[in-house]
Amino acid sequence: MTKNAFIAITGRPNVGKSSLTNFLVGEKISIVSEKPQTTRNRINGVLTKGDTQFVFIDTPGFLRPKTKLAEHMVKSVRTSVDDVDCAILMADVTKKISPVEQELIRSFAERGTQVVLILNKIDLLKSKSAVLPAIAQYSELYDFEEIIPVSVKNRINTDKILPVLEKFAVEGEHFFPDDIATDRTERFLCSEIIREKLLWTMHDEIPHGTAVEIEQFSQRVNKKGAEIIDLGAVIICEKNSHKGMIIGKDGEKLKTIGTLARKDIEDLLGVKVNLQIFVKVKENWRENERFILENNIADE
Ligand SMILES: Nc1nc2c(ncn2[C@@H]2O[C@H](COP(=O)(O)OP(=O)(O)OP(=O)(O)O)[C@@H](O)[C@H]2O)c(=O)[nH]1
Ligand SMILES: [Mg+2]
Repeated sequence: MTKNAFIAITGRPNVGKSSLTNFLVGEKISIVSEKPQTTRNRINGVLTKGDTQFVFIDTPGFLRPKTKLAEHMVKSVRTSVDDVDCAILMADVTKKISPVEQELIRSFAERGTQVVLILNKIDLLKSKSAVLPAIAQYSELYDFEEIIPVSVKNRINTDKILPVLEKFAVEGEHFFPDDIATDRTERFLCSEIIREKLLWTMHDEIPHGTAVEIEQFSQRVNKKGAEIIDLGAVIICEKNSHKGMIIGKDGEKLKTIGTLARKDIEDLLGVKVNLQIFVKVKENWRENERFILENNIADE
């Protein structure tokens, strides 16, 4: 008898949803950065353990949308919680409950969703007991199935999560092959890795106004007989001045981004990669619905 557990991971930006997804799946499939609004699409992480297949749906941080892009990100969260066996509400234990958590809780209540609350970043608390007021405040808002304080980064209490989630599995055929960690394509993962390095190396708003497209992904055998992938990527940014900053003086910045990305992409694909990155300007693309959808920058 096989089982499935579809679990949406929700919460405000930057609380650690993608870090949790990667931890649960045991592979890095979702990009992580210290900047809020890193994740833009729903990303399925798949873990098959014994008879049970878990599908973790990493979602964009929930927020009041200010651009067309953000509207799609919010819609993506709503669709994700529609049909799951359980939702995780992840919160930063060091932050006060905000309207974002309240709104998510309202939508859980409307749907009667079973919710596990994960209070992350307990490593930042001065004492263990400091988690108690947060547990009390959240408990007043919803009848959570379970509340688990953790530090995903430092792996504190994280072994408690999967056994709790296992209880929500329901009988059924597995949805994905048992040996995959995500249903996202290698092309998508490569573009995300490049976007992650942009988030890591660029300041302020610039990376939020970027998107990455893969234009070439082709395999060949080099002169020495080794396999190599030629990967051509384009970073799309909003302004000419941003383009200059992404490229940097004498191309140094873009070189750093490329070197960091190539290393991760080679780890992902398991072969040598020849990565070429170009930078293009497309003004105001974050308000351009057609551009966002045609290029899969956010979900429909
Ligand atoms: N101190 C601390 N930092 C953490 C912990 N877990 C994750 N982080 C950091 O929090 C930041 C955000 O992590 P992400 O996993 O990208 O957060 P997210 O919720 O997916 O963010 P969005 O995609 O923007 O919604 C990163 O810098 C992580 O390294 C933790 O347990 N403790
Ligand atoms: Mg994320």
